[in-house]
Amino acid sequence: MKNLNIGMIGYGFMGKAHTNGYAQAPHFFPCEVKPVLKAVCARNAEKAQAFADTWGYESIETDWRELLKRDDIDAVDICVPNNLHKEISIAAAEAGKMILCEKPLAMNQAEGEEMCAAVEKANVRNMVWYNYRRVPAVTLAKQLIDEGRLGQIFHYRANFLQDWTINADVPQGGAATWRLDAEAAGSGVTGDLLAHCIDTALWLNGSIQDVSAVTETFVKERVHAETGKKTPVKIDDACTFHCHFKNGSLGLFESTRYARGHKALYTLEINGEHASIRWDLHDCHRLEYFDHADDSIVRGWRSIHVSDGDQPYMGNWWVPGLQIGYEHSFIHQVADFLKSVETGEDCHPNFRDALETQKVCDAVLDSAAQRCWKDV
Ligand code: 4PW
Repeated sequence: MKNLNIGMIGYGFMGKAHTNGYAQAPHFFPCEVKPVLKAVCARNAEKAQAFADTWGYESIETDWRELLKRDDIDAVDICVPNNLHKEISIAAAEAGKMILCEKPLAMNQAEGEEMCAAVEKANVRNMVWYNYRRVPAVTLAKQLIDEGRLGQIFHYRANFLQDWTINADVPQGGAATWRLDAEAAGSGVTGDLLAHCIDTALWLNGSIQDVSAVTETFVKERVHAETGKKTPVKIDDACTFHCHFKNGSLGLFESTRYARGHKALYTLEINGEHASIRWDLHDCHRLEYFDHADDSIVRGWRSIHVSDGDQPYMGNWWVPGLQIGYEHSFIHQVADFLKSVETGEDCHPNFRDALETQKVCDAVLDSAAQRCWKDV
């Protein structure tokens, strides 16, 4: 058994999701490599210590540079706002640490290129937390597509809808609402939500050729949490784009934080020559599947309850019929990362894969700003 000492930078929502992954993965996914919660790093020592006490980290740091100097840290997990990903990743690569970086990879493609160059030069293992690939129903969709069951793909459709920013009193900036501040996030729903849809789409349906997008910012000014002053909002509140995939299929994507009633509704649908697939995060253990080869008198959409031992990841969980949820996607990603350390194989999506998503995001934002089609 080999220990993999984790240094977590940041302790917000994703800090919890990832830490839960490190804590649970060894219980359910046997592996020769075992994560150890060595240190959590955050500027506020009291809050870092409270997180360490709650989640079981052995120590704290208040400066990520000090964390990177430590010989007892093997892998750093970057869970801080997007504007810090590049600097920390490059320094971590130079320090020879493995890197698990929260999505999106970077603020833009140029930053992503630098980050890829750094991890490749240092030859350090790297991965980006696009967790939805590891929802068993989504992984099953990948398996069905790869087996050729859908035949030629004609359409790929995805939405990611939320409603938490409709109130104009929600501030921008600060620890809880940095996602609304372009300085910290780079973009709005494009980098935060559509990036998930794009990562899954590239994985399931291959590369995107070109895009045509529209964006809108519904609330033009918000109080900045750090200055207390009303400041122009520079993120996209909503984004819709259509595209051509290189395999000849058409894509249609929509994301917004202004869809009243929707909290985190990620849906996708793929229509192929022989079969179609539909998935919905609110019912994440189900995969809807329509197979035209079925006998016509019983042909229709099947709702596959993904809980059987034969289905991806499920053999390591309870017994057939007992489902799992959102947090398990992170547990699966940790399990796959640990396995990759054990076997020496790459763990995807890595920085290079996430750069492809970043390129699509950049093309989408450019297309919307310039009101024209953009090649990726
Ligand atoms: O990464 C995304 C977040 O920034 C998530 O998958 C969902 O939307 C939940 O929070 C936000």
